[in-house]
Amino acid sequence: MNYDTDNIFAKILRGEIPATRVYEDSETLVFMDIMPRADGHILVIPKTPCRNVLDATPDQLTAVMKTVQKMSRALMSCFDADGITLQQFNEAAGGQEVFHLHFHLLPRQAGDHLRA
Ligand code: DGP
Repeated sequence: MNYDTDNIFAKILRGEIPATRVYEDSETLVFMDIMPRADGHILVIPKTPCRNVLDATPDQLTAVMKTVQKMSRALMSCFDADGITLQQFNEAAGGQEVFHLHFHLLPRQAGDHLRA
């Protein structure tokens, strides 16, 4: 599957555009979503090129999901959340706008609504 090295998250990974980075390890990077739909809305991405879930290797999925779990637990604590919503989109028809694999993590409070 083709990977566009000029996508916005590839530029963030290369440090070519700024992002509010909150965590990284050797395989993944986490930063704030620029259009947050909840307080604490973050994105988890692999550091290696990957278009989306359809394109991901088992190692990329493992690394990303380990970070998703770590960040979910941190958000529960830091935002005193009641739950976490995970969102992930694949290809334009599936709602994907940035073509580098990413998971949205959204802290939730009981009875709240996500912003548009
Ligand atoms: P989607 O591919 O549909 O999951 O949407 C991409 C998400 O990426 C959307 O929630 C907004 C976010 N986003 C787009 N451009 C930037 C950017 O330059 N910086 C950051 N931090 N987030 C971005």
